Amino acid sequence: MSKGRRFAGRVSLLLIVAMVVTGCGQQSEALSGESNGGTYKLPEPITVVEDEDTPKSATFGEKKPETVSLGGDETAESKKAEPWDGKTKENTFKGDGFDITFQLQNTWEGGFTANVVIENTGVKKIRNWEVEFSLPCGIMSIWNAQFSGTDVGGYVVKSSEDWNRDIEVGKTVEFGFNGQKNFDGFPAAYKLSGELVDADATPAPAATKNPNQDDPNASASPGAEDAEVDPDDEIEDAVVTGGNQFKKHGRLKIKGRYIVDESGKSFKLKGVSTHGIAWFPQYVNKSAFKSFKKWGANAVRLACYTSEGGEMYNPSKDWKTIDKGVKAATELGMYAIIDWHILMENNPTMTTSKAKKFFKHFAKKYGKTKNVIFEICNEPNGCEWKDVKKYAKKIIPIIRKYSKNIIVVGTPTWSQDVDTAANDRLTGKYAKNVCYTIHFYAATHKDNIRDKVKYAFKKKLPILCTEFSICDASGNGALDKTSANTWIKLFKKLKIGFFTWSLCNKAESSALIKSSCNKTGGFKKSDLTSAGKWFISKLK
Ligand code: IDC
Repeated sequence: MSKGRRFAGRVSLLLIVAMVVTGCGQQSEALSGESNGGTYKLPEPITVVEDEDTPKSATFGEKKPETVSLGGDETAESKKAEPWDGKTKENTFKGDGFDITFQLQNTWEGGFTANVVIENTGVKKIRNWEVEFSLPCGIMSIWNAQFSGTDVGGYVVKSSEDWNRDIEVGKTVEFGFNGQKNFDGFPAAYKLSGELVDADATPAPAATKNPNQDDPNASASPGAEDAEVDPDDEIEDAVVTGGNQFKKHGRLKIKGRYIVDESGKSFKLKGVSTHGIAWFPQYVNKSAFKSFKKWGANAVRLACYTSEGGEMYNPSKDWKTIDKGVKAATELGMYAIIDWHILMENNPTMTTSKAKKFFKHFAKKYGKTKNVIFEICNEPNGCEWKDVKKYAKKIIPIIRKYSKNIIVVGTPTWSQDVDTAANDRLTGKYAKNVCYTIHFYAATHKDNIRDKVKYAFKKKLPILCTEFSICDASGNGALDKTSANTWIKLFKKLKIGFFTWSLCNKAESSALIKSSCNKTGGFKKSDLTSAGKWFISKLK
């Protein structure tokens, strides 16, 4: 995102606040909004303010855009949700000049996936949109937009990508997210802000096309200009053949930006991640791992969700499942990642005391088992890199007391911000044999995230992809093999290892095993989903 855009967004919010306080605006008119499931009316002033600080002719020709609260409900963020009838999948809010449709795409025990479509029904293009809405639950991951703030029971979400910052007249943009509790109601109200630009104004500099088509112009992250990267000539690739990988390659370590084997040659981890071991412990077994080894995998990742309650984190069960997984991997000569799978605990520091116990236990137990790797926080989100570093500095010394093995550190924004880590990595005793993780879901994360990898690689950050899938960030939805192939090609070029999500038969497109297959091991190719078949084709 350019500085100008960030600045414009901030100005818009400040103006909204100022208007509420002073009650002044240069233009105002009554506005109402209505949702197809609800009964409320929203008599609200629409306020149009000349924004002195918005970017001028360079971006918009001679036209100077206005910063506008496009209306809706000023209290949208904290309005109580309407109770859900358990059936309705879609709810439309009608604003003045825009419609917002909330589509419920998937629900499961403890969460849901939603897609939000904003339609411009007005006469001017809306630029740098920002939407506020009520939703009484945490959001786990968001795609095609970003959070710009939260309030009790609500969210402020804004355009995050150059390709979706403009909503042309009569057109839509959309974003999606995962909620982290049972869905129990549609947002009761929305407020939309943005700049109104004459429909015939000079288009925004970037392509207004969804990169779901893998648009080569769509990238906008730091380092996009440095996209061409080459691995070091001096690093030789280890020849990875079948059999007991661990016996041949020994303890892995970090050398510069690479993971290398005992002989100092670059070694590419290629593995499967379990789903949450609390939910699918039955797949943590030697026969299941062996099937993937036969297809070319040399590692597994044991994902231990950290949320307590219900069926989730329960040390007395999960620790035994991890023991079983490490034993199975060791017997097969595979590497094993023990993953502290933070997700709903978005900031890893929320888990520090539990994580200390967890890693003390497993580092003590497996610290000298040379095929074990420790991943200390799956996906920090909604927190800052400084929080992750603070947490890492508490956990790394605990592991180091017992082990020299590789430690993987998560990065902000669901382990996408390797660029941030590259600019401010751990140093000194905290840095030894430490690498950083990138996660991607190919149908959601494209060139802009790949550019972060290229940037971080150029800055010599050691990177390991401990989780990815070829569907969207919900773990479901359509597969995007084009984007996934581009990712794997990049990883192969940069010698970055990768682990796919997930070894289970859940009815979601990221699952590797067909939901109709009840086997928990001894898999044949015909037991695999399309994601599973695609994945094993990338292992050779
Ligand atoms: C998803 C699972 C899904 C589960 C959900 C909530 O696929 O079955 O209901 O978690 O726990 C991640 C996370 C990973 C998510 C996955 C897909 O690391 O736990 O798994 N995802 O949403 N990051 C980005 C996507």
